[in-house]
Amino acid sequence: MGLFDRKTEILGKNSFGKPKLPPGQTATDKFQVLTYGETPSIPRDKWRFDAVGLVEQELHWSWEEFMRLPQKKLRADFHCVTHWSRFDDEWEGVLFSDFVKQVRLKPEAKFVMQHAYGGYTTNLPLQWMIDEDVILAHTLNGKSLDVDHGGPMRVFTPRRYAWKGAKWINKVEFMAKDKPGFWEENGYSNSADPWKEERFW
Ligand SMILES: Nc1nc2c(c(=O)[nH]1)N[C@H]1C(S)=C(S)[C@@H](COP(=O)(O)O)O[C@H]1N2
Ligand SMILES: [Mo]
Repeated sequence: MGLFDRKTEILGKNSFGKPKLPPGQTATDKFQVLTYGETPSIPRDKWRFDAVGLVEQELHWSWEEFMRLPQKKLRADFHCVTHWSRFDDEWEGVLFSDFVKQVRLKPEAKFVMQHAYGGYTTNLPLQWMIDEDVILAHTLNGKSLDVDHGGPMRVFTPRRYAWKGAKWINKVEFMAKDKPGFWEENGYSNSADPWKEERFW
């Protein structure tokens, strides 16, 4: 039995049936901060969120308005492409699948670009954004999300490496064609599946 199989045997499977620890990852209790560039400071009362691109009508939310969307909690693992994984955090916020029901999408809308305060972007197919555990999160383990980890609001994609979730999310753009975001343009994988070790193009 290889080391990966041995670890999988001990740690078991995650909520969607994949080995809890993906190949090439090491479990840690720490929560490192990985930010490219400046950390923007956006108080909740200044935070805005926009849905733009291939939508029948652009929509905008204030913090208060966004808090009226269905709020859910989920427990999930966080996998960073730099080989560490964190287990079993409780994330709270609005599931992307619930959020997107508010938006009247044009039929050509097939891809999503996340845009953050500060200019970070990352792209995913719409089909993967509506996975049941993609969340716009404002609370982590019962506390408001730290600004270093993307507070007041970030995206978290438990089935992808963590760069697929923009911290300080400010806007989602719906697109007909795929387009690489910041790290994707810089050589990181477009699909970012930790169980296939899709780290780089
Ligand atoms: N806006 C923004 N979002 C971002 C990043 C960033 O630099 N800016 N880094 C990404 C990367 S590479 C990772 S691994 C995770 C890190 O999240 P953390 O700092 O909470 O660990 O956020 C992702 N989202
Ligand atoms: Mo990262």
